[in-house]
Amino acid sequence: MKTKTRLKRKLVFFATANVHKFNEARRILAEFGIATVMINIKGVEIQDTDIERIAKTSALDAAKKCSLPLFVEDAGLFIKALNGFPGPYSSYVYKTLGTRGILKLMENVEDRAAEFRSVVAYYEPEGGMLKTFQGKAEGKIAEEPRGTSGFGFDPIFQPVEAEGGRTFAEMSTEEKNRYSHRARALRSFAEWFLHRG
Ligand code: ITT
Repeated sequence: MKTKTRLKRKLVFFATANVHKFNEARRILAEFGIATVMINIKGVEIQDTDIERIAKTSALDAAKKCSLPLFVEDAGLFIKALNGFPGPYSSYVYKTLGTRGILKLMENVEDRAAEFRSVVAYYEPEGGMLKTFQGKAEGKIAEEPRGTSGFGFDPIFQPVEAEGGRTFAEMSTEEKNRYSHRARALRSFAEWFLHRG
């Protein structure tokens, strides 16, 4: 019985179609002794201005599809000079405009401040518990894309904490995980997951 309880607490399902996200999450949760299993299904992603609402809906939908307790993670890049754009539309904007398109919008813009925000939404069908955890990373939009690691907007995002103005794409996963929005949201999820009653 004891072993069963321990196993239940130390294994978590992550519903995502993005293997980069999974690899980041797997390492962060491993720091807490939690093993992560990727479920390659996508909960419906509603159009909304609030990424927390998007994440919650997506967690409920993904859990309905596979009848497992799981979490999803929704993230976006919010650029100050563009009034928070692309924010909740980051996925679509990445596919259509890409990093080059964002740099074009930022041409001659002096204020390069931006932040990544992440929401982890965990749902347990048994008991219907839904919890969310947030994280953010402050930084700047680079003048040019740099680096080849990571995914999405990583080549144009320089987190404030990194020395030398390096972008996320110029870092190992381990270093990105020191500063990233996703790592922060996942660490607060992990604390809660391990210590809940
Ligand atoms: P899911 O299957 O988990 O939904 P996704 O790639 O669609 O994966 P999101 O909707 O959360 O993920 O992310 C929106 C977009 O924001 C994503 O396509 C990237 O372009 C960008 N993004 C999010 N987190 C990022 C990160 O850590 N580094 C770079 N770009 C990121």
